Amino acid sequence: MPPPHYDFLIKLLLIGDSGVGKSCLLLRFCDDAWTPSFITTIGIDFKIRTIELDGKRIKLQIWDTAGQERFRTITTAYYRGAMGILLVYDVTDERSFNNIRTWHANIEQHASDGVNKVLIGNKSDWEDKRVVTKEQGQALAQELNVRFMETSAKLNDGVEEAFFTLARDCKARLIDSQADAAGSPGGAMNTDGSVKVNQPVPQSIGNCCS
Ligand SMILES: Nc1nc2c(ncn2[C@@H]2O[C@H](COP(=O)(O)OP(=O)(O)OP(=O)(O)O)[C@@H](O)[C@H]2O)c(=O)[nH]1
Ligand SMILES: [Mg+2]
Repeated sequence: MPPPHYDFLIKLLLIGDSGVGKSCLLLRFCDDAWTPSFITTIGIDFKIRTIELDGKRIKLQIWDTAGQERFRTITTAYYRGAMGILLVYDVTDERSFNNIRTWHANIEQHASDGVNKVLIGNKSDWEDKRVVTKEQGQALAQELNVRFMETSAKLNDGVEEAFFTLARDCKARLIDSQADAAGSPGGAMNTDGSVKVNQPVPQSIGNCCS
């Protein structure tokens, strides 16, 4: 079998209320595209982008969940395999900000221990509709002990930074766990140096778009 064209495979997950802009962030990051129309995600979707970090090729498999309550059972099944999670709210929607604590509690309950997280306040371009200040975002991030960034999928502001920072955190953690696992049978490293990924993926519900 030919060797994979990447050194690491990192699985990221986007969660947050419906309409905060998760799919738009993914579309911007993976395809550098933007659409003002709102097409709510049905269940789960994913896109791929391979990036380079410190001379290593990192294949990012980014799962985009539906924010709507009716898909919660499906979307929660994807938490376990995520190495990094973007918790997204909308700076023009206070409810989406207040719900972050609930989303965070869901991570604590369903995701793997030590999963890397970043809190994202999206739609930072929409200043005249803003109701959540940057300081409020920072304070919540501090309380939850996660990183914080504001983004605009529309203007492509902060989007690269958000995904790259999370990917870098994940990579650093994986390298640490590789070092721990080296020598132990069933450790986290493949023979080619890439990271072994053993997430069981529900087969029947992915409407993949990559
Ligand atoms: N002004 C502005 N609007 C945005 C931005 N990002 C997304 N939107 C708009 O917000 C709406 C919802 O965006 P989506 O990305 O579909 O929201 P979502 O979080 O994926 O929603 P669900 O799939 O239902 O969970 C769309 O009309 C987007 O055009 C942004 O950065 N700025
Ligand atoms: Mg969506």
